[in-house]
Amino acid sequence: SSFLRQTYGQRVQNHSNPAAKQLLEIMEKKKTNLAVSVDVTKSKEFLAIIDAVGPFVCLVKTHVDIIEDFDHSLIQQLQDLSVKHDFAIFEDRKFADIGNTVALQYSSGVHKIASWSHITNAHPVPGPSIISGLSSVGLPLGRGLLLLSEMSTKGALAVGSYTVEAVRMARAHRDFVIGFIAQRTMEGIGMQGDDVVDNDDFLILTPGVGLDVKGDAMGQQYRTPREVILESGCDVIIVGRGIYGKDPGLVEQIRAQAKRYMDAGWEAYQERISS
Ligand code: BMP
Repeated sequence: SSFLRQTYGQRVQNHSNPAAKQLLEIMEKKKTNLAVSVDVTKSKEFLAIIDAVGPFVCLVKTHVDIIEDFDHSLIQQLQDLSVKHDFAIFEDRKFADIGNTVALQYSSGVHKIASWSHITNAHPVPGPSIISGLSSVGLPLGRGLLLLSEMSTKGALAVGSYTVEAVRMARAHRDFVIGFIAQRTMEGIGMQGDDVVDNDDFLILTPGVGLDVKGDAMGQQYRTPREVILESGCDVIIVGRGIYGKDPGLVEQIRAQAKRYMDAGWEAYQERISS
């Protein structure tokens, strides 16, 4: 696609959704396409990791429902860090229910995700009504949605026509759906012609990224930043354990790993836009 050779900064104008614009602006300004996934269960560790990786990331991805000592002051501190370091927040909630239920899960409950998360995501499995449900809450707040059109795990069922239909669903809700959690571009999954029109500059955020190992013991599969950004044409690398490793207490080590992934992601991007 023609977007592969545009800079993140040039692509801001392809978007009307405020969350998409914000993310691309941060990527251009901070020169990073790295998102860190902070999958730890204690508030103190969660905040320490985010403060350590903050300078190196465009986006922080959360699973707020795994935090054991959650309360709303944590959200305030997360928001303060997002202002301090200039990154967007993505709650990886993976909504998957009927429109009415997801609208309640997104706006209400303990976490009130829509009130603080710039971006969230959903499985397309219920059909277009999941987008209308989430959009009724998120669009007035300027939020953006990613659809999970593929997954990184071994044996994932999100392949073939499922992935193609997910892209078609997104195209019908261009104001709220800003892109995909996926492993490759639309062309990469074999879509062409009418299915890939020029103004469809969807963002592709890609988990399953690691430099040192190929997977974990539970079906996760890793590819390198170069494979993801340069060879597969994705826009953002999402890295979790590759950065905070087995000891989330080692701040200097975490900072060094974040820098390492940021550099690898940016180098692959620069090679892509100049190819
Ligand atoms: P890690 O880099 O530690 O394997 O973490 C990957 C993160 O991305 C996890 O938070 C997981 O929930 C998420 N994820 C994924 O790994 N594969 C997908 O296809 C979709 C995801 O959201």
